Amino acid sequence: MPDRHKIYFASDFHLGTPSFIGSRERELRVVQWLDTIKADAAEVFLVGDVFDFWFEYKTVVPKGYTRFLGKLAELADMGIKLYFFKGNHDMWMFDYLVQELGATIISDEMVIERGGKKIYIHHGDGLGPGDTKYKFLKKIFRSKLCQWLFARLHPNLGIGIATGWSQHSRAANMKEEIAKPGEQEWLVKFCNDTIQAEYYDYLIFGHRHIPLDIVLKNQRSRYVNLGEWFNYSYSYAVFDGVELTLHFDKKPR
Ligand SMILES: [Mn+2]
Repeated sequence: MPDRHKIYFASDFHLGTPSFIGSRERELRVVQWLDTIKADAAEVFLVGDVFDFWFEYKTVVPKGYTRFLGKLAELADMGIKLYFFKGNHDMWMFDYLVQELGATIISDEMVIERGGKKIYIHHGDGLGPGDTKYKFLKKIFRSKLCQWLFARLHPNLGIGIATGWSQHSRAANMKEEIAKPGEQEWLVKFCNDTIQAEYYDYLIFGHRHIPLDIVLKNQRSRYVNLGEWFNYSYSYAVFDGVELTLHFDKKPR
């Protein structure tokens, strides 16, 4: 029996953009990575924005991603537990991945305890101070009524509009992809506020597209941002049962 005890975390693959070819190259890189971790992974947490846009209709899902989904199915069939967090680009995951992969879909945060460590996980959107416009939009996007109405649009129209919006929103966020010092980095502030109320060893997020590993105010807890697989960092975190570490995927073989 292989010794599968590690927990892997990655986010922000943004599959589907910027083009079919560009996305396919990245998809292959993700698939190769999944192929290497399957030997020792017990659980894989995909912490949001795996897809640049995803919406599930009752009987239809977006085209594409067959290699990625196939590789995940292989991992799932080996007994590796998969978790998908809803990101701001792919919050419309319902039961397809649950049925196909036995995955667990997480809407907001999830707290786990592994190896005596307490770990808080969230995509990272809509937390901390400010960004009231997005927080408002998020409520609308997540409302049952809006999702029902969107599902009534023909996919050629609905997904067409949504893909345009998604690229626009990513382009707007990209300008922010430099870490700000100290608590001006809003997830650092959020983490420091959070650990005052409740202790966590690690707080893990995506969304920022910047790989970060920061010791928090209490000098013990760490804020880890998973970075992205879109432009440059190709980063992920591993918990080996004792310690959480941030890693960078090497160029594809
Ligand atoms: Mn995001």
